[in-house]
Amino acid sequence: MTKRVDPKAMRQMCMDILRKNDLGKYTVPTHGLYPYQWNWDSGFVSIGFSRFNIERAIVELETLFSGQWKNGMLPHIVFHDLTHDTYFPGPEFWKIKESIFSPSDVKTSGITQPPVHGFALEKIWQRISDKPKYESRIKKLISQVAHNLKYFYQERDPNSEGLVFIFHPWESGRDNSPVWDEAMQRINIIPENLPFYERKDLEISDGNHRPTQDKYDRYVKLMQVGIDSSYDGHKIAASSPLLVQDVMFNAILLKSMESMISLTQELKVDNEWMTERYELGMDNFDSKFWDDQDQWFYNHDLISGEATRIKDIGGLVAGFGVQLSQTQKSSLLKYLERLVETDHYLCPSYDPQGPLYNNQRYWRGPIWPHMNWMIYHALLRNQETKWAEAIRKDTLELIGRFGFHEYFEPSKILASGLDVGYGGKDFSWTSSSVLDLLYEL
Ligand code: 9WN
Repeated sequence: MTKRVDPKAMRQMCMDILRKNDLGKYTVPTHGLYPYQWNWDSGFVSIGFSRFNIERAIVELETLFSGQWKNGMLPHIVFHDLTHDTYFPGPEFWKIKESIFSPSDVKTSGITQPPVHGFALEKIWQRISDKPKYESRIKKLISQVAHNLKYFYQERDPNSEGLVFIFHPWESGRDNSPVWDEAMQRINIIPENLPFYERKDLEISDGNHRPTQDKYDRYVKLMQVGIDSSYDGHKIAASSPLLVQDVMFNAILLKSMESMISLTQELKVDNEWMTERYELGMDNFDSKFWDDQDQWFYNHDLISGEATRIKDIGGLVAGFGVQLSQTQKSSLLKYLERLVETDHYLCPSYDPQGPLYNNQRYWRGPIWPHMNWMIYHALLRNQETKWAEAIRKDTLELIGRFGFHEYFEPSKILASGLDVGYGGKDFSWTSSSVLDLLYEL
């Protein structure tokens, strides 16, 4: 049964949730489970705010960038002045003073997340009606975002390919995706060498929806790699047991670069270095990630030197940053067709026919609305309006039926027995992405 929620009422709900999670200058992803400011969440949140409160959208990014490091790194969590006992790892675990570039006045983590802020800033700018009023603040944000993008090319691109690596699954934002399994398995864990830690997520969330313990031990071990390398990208490249060029991360990077090139041209800000790096990344994207045999975009593992042959949602986000060829498009659409034919909502985070699929566990199957937002735009960019509309429709249906959760059941058959979504509830980026999609009506 399809529960329909009138778009006007849904728009109101989106704004109410954003206001409820708004701590004044930044928004928490959801209270309790994620009580601080998260990097890419805030990017999506600012896009949502830009639909009804430009001032607040800009403040969201300004507050996030108050946690930027002196080398341009934008941490995945900015703790500001709070300490909660509902989240691990809190500020004390990151030991960011090991880096000479960490800020002295703000507490942050030491790793990053997908650089969504270039395209978020472009969206905000496009929606400002009184441009002169905000121009100087937007220009300041442009320089901060540019500094962040430059950081990736300087510290995370050892082979100068215009494509960058991450060294922790948390940096990908798709923390528990099967794409990390093989590389994570290679990491040897000696329990007595791990620092003592206590997970908090299991006290709040259903354990069946969260990563398993062996994953957490490896997350902690990789945090230690960052600390031991003083968070220096070159030292990390030389010592980390996990180094991956992730399809989605790089597609987002290219999309943000594209937005920044256009913004800097419009606002007459110097952007000399950008075009060259952008073009290099665009030129190398296909040869690095596209697999002709399997017809999918795969991550590249810099340790094994091979593709990670796992069909996760990252492949569908590729088209958000690049123009797809006809062959690439038809193979990705064939996959979407199969999902529809097998009674799945669009788009599961991992192939439901894959051996590692889990319909409930986060990033190993369930659907995330902000991912759908990017895939929606990927399809529009690649002239697939009908499919973009199908994704938009499914996303709104999921929210109408199951609420503003963190993630959702992909199988329509299993979903028919459920009342609510999975993970945290009243989620900020769910609300923002949905609000933005509602305006696309
Ligand atoms: C670790 C906040 C974040 C998202 C990530 C998502 C989840 C954190 C966690 O929540 O990760 O960063 O503790 O599980 O995977 O994408 O930014 O919403």
